[in-house]
Amino acid sequence: MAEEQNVTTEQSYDDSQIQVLEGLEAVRKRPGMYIGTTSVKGLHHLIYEIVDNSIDEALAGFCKQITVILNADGSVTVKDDGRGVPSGMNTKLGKPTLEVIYSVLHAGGKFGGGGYKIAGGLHGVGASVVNALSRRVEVTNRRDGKAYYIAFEQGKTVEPFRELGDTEAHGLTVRFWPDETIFETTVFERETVATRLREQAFLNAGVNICLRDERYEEEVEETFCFEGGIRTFVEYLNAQKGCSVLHDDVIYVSGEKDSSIAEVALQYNDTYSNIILSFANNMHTIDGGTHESGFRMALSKVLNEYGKKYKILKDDEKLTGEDVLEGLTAVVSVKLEDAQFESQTKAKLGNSEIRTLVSNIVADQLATYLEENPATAKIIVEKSIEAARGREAARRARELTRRKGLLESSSLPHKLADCNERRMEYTELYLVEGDSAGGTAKDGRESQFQAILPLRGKILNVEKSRLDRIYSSDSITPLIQALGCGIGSEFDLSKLRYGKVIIMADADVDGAHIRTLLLTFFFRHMKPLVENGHIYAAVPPLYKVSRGKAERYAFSDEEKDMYVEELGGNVRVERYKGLGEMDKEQLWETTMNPETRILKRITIEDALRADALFSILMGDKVEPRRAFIEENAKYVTNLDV
Ligand code: 28F
Repeated sequence: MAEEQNVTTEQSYDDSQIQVLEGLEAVRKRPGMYIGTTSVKGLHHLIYEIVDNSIDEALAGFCKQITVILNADGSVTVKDDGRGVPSGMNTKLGKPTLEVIYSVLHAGGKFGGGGYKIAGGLHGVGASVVNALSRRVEVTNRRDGKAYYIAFEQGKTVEPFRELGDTEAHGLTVRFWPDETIFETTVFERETVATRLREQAFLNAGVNICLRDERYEEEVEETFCFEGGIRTFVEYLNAQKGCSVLHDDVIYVSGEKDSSIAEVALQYNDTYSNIILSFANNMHTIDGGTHESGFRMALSKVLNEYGKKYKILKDDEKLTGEDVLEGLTAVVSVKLEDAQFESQTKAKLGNSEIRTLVSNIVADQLATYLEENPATAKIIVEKSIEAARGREAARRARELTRRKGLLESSSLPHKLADCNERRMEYTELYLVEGDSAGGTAKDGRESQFQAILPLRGKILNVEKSRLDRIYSSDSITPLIQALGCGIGSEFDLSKLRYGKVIIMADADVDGAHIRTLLLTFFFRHMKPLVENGHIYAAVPPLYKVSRGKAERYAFSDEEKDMYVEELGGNVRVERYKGLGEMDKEQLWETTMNPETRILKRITIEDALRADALFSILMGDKVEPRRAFIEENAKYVTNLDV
């Protein structure tokens, strides 16, 4: 079978080249192996793969400007002003180098294990994957005074490599049309692309990345370029949080050893939560790893030593790793040649030499910084001491609560309408905004396996609250009790009472608010619930379209238009303003019946986004919140959590 064949594994490559080269058909057959998923997330990976190649060229010191264009026809153009690809032939394959880069698969790709790019190193990895998963790809290469061109369709060369003519310019331009037969959707989300490009601009100081969206009448252009690199990243994150910073300067340390480089930027704010973002070779390592643990270790060591030395800490006082995180915003970025990842998803860095490198630079340079900036040092150490005392207060509050039996699973909250089924894999808990919708949900549910917990008013703002207040708050304890699995360090997944925890809130600003609050709570205090996919958001319909006896529920404007067309004539279109407007049958049919409802499973990324969004919605500063709500007012009906 031609499809399965390995094109070049035989004699043409010697043993020193570990790369296993196979046909691009392998990529089309199992796209997930190469880009993780064919969902909208995988779709965006196509852009990232190509942009990564331009970033590599920037890190090699030859490219200053990268432009990404979302074209009106659904394609994407990525352009850089680097050196362009060497224009000669690849002697082993007898093909132009450019064609090889785009049509020969390199070792496994990011998700298949094996080779990995390094800063300024293995250019072009990933390009072939994008080619394989695109309906069409056009590449223009400008180098040594000439322009060259080649085009592919579904990975196969359809316009052979040719010279176009003379040019002064240099660099590579790629335009690709994602393959509709591979991806669930081929519509790119500008905000998703922008977030990634902004992040890459933060991580690669000085590189100018421009994003242009030409798909709509109103053209949007955004440019990301940060001379301050990850220092500016930290400033940005704190500004996003809408909190006050405790010291003006972002603290920055960096260093290199062998061929690895590491840098850390940090700044404390007046909140009780923390943001630590870690990156290895520009990839976000969600699960951290050696770079992050090296940073944490050194941070608490330095703050303890400083606190002791200047008697800010009492003799018997010691800051834990957790204490020094309170109010911390930090970015840890490492670039290394042979990155090893512990998990299949490449979300956790494993190289142990990186732990040493990061902890050394933090231990040395942060200690020096504190010596030279005693006022800031005092503020930081005192913030951590406050956290330590808060932790102690939380422990006492927890014990008190436990003694009262509040957190025991034996006592269930009054408002909970429980289900009969006890086996958690069959059960669902609906968290419903407001007593009235809660009542309807109770009447409409299938009580065998569906439980309802109405949540009154706004749940406690966990951003501004210490654990001690969370444990004893009226809005949170019923939730903790109903779930039965405990919280924080006492969390025990095996005690969870419901397999699905479903947030049911209106499709408006208030609903988004409550969803965000709940997600933030789960993310901060019951993270394994999110990680193990137990948290869902119910998706209520926006419209009911009816004509006579025929009824349709529409979850988007497009769907509404479709039904209006389908039913024709005197259709009635009702817009649902809230869950409270539906009767029990309607609520069951549209939002609770497993056969017909839509549930959105909440991922860690969603929760992370909610966490950031949360800070905007709930932070102290009014400005970003108002700006956010105004900006999103017209979209609130489908406000993404
Ligand atoms: C829009 C996407 O892919 N840019 C790229 C370069 C530059 C070099 C390169 C790329 C050479 C032999 C592999 C130039 N001069 N943008 C991009 N810019 N690839 S991809 O080299 C590829 C290697 O095989 C480049 C000197 N060295 C490298």
